[in-house]
Amino acid sequence: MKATKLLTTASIGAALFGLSAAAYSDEWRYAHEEFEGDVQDVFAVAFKEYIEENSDHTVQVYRFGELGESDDIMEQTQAGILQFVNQSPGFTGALIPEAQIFFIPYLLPTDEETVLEFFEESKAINEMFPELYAEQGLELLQMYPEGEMVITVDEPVRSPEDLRGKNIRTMTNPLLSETYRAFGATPTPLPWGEVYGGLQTGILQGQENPIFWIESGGLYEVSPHLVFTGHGWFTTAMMANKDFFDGLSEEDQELIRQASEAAYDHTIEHISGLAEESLQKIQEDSDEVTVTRLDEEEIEAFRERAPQVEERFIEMTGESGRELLEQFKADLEAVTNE
Ligand code: 6CS
Repeated sequence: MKATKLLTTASIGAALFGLSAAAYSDEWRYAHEEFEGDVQDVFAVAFKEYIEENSDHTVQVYRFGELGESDDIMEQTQAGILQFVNQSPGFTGALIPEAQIFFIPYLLPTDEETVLEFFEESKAINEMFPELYAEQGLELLQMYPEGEMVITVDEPVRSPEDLRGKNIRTMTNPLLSETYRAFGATPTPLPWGEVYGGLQTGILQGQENPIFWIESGGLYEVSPHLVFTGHGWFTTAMMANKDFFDGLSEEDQELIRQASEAAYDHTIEHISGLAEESLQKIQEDSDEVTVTRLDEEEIEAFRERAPQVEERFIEMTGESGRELLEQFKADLEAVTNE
């Protein structure tokens, strides 16, 4: 009797457990814009590992090209086909105009420590941006820097005049086109998949990206002259489909937040020293590569063109952009004055 009862209880328990295991072990799909071992992949893998070590859920990571271009993975996330996506403001700027703030040149400092502190502390990043993404059905989980932007060109350049007549590839947000127009070049917005070929065939004379990507994507092979202008950082963002996220238990929401925090910390450690290592690899691999670091006076010739881009940002985003910019500047001041 006792044994039967125990058995019955056990089977009910097992059935219940089975049911709950089925209900609570989901498989989530996560796509990003880069290749294996690149910064977004380091983030995604750390996120996946945290989730899988701390729950019964699994995460399937899709890299660049597996599900299409950056705009495709965003569409799939908004449609609920993917649960998570890492898309950079360089592309999201077409959907959320305020995300173009990262393309106002010389807004962020070049000093890595200050930039990291800014991302940690900023109210604009951590409180205002989540609201803007939510309006597009997205739960913003992290924004993080990948590296300082460097321009690569077909010959060394030192001034806006040197960029005249050059087709410089930009990511596909309108403000970045304004920046390169202000810098004297001819902006050419293109998705990532067309950049290497465009440089190789001479349709493009240059592009901008952080050094790890110039190394990993082999861009230096077809655009060998690296120019440090100090005008900005490549920033990216990781998010979830908001309906999916809102429908989760509080426990799962907390798990996801903690996983994205852990992935952020791990990724920030990863980028420390990465640009220097990547530059070394590039220089070991190619005799053609040159490195031009502009001096203060040369930088000033670019920096003095920033206000017109800032004005265009306000025109494109209205009151909400103005408020975001004010907060962004206040947050920057707070970390630079510490
Ligand atoms: O330039 C681009 O389009 C790409 N750059 C980086 C650093 N990551 C992904 C993005 O698609």
